[in-house]
Amino acid sequence: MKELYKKRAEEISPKFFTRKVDAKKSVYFEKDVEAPFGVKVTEKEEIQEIFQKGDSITLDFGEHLVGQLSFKMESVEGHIGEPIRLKFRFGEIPMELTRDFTTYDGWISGSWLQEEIVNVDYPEEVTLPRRYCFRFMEVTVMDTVQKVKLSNFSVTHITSADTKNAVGYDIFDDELKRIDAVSAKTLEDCMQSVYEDGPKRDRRLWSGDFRLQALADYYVFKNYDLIKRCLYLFAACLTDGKYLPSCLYHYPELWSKKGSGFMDYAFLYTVAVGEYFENTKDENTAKELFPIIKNQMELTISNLTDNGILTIPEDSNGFIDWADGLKKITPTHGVFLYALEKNISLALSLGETEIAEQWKKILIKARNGAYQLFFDGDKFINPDDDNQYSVHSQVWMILGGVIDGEKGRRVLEKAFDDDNSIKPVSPYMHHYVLEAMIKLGMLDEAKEYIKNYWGGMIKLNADTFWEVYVPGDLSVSPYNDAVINSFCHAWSCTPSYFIRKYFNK
Ligand code: RAM
Repeated sequence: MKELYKKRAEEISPKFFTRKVDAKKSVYFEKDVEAPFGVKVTEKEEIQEIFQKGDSITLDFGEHLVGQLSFKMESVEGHIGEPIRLKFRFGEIPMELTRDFTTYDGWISGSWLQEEIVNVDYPEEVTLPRRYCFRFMEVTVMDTVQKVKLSNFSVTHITSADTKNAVGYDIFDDELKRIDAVSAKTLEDCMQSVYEDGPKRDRRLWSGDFRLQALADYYVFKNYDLIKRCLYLFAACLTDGKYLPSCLYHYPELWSKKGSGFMDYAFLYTVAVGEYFENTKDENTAKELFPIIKNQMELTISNLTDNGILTIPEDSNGFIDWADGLKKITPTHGVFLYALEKNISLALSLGETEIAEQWKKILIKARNGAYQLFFDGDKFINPDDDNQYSVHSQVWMILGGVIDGEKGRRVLEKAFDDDNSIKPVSPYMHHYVLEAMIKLGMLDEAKEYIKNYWGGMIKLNADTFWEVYVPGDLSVSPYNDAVINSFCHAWSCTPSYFIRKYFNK
């Protein structure tokens, strides 16, 4: 089966769309506590073209881009007899370029920070071989004994999103329209030969991110083939008896970590299969992938406690969010319930009635178990999660169907109001807060939530939505240093889904 899945993924070769974008202006940065990330951007009067050793300029390309950089080097004073050494640094946002990358203090590789030393041997048009992701670019002339001319900086922007044929929507609220545009751009820039989590970092396919990208893409570019390809890539990486890997590398060859990935991500992969079927009616693919869904559900069902609560195997956990110290059994159980319910519908659509009937019974038991064991009348807390009170647990109990209606609404509002509850950190978790609100019929509140949270990033000049955003504290980073954060991140692109599905009137 794995070979078949791999073959199916390989049969689809993504189509790419490129466009050339020239640098728009030259800028400089200044410290300013009032400005986003403490950096004020000012335009210079003209773009410097003649350089000598030590000169440096920063160019603003006017929009977030992914692609290869080209420029022209020419002599100014006659023959150039030696290589010209240039240093390039790229930033999605200005803050990155105000940092000396050697001071990076995070726990993932600093090599994600985009910097390059390039030696240009002859005066000619140069295209750098690597792909960069940026709006701002700094070039410094590190060594030359004579003046050189550097000009015509441009980027060949690349994406597998067919922007010219994107779905058109009339969005009448200007704020939502802007948020939708930034979401669509975030999605576009992450769409490469797979749905990358971030074109700056990690440039790979994560199932939790992918489910959200696909959800948005049904409303934006409708790249069904890319979705199908990614579904098959994960299927090809299943190890029997394990949860699907949470992320994979498709190049230079398909590879994923052995062992289980995050359980919630595996559950959300199964949800993505059902959503693909709902949107495309491609029954063949859904049928071919159904064994994976069955496998992941059965793996969980066979390890439920007597009360019907999920157990976390030694080699796995839930991801849920980047919130510090978050306990994950309750929310992960909620993700399981959410997926099981959706998988029952898919099973019924595919004629898998026997398994659907079995799953229905499990779902009732696993919901009742959660209600009886975790609900204290006000909130869901679980001794096995050290009775930790988190928005996350409440949201996933709502999405898992353990509680609904007025009661669900009270639980959600109380969790946000309580100073002691753990709050969402990533746009990923905020997405699920919104799903919960919509499930509870809180449409007006959901609209405001999008305006406040995603709109908050736009007020801070976001061209694309970020991996992490905690209003009021821009220093938050899962990696201990915000300079490595991704500022165009897959899981942040879902306002387009909500806006186009629920708020386009
Ligand atoms: C980050 C990635 C990705 C996410 C994982 C759990 O490292 O950027 O988006 O899915 O965390």
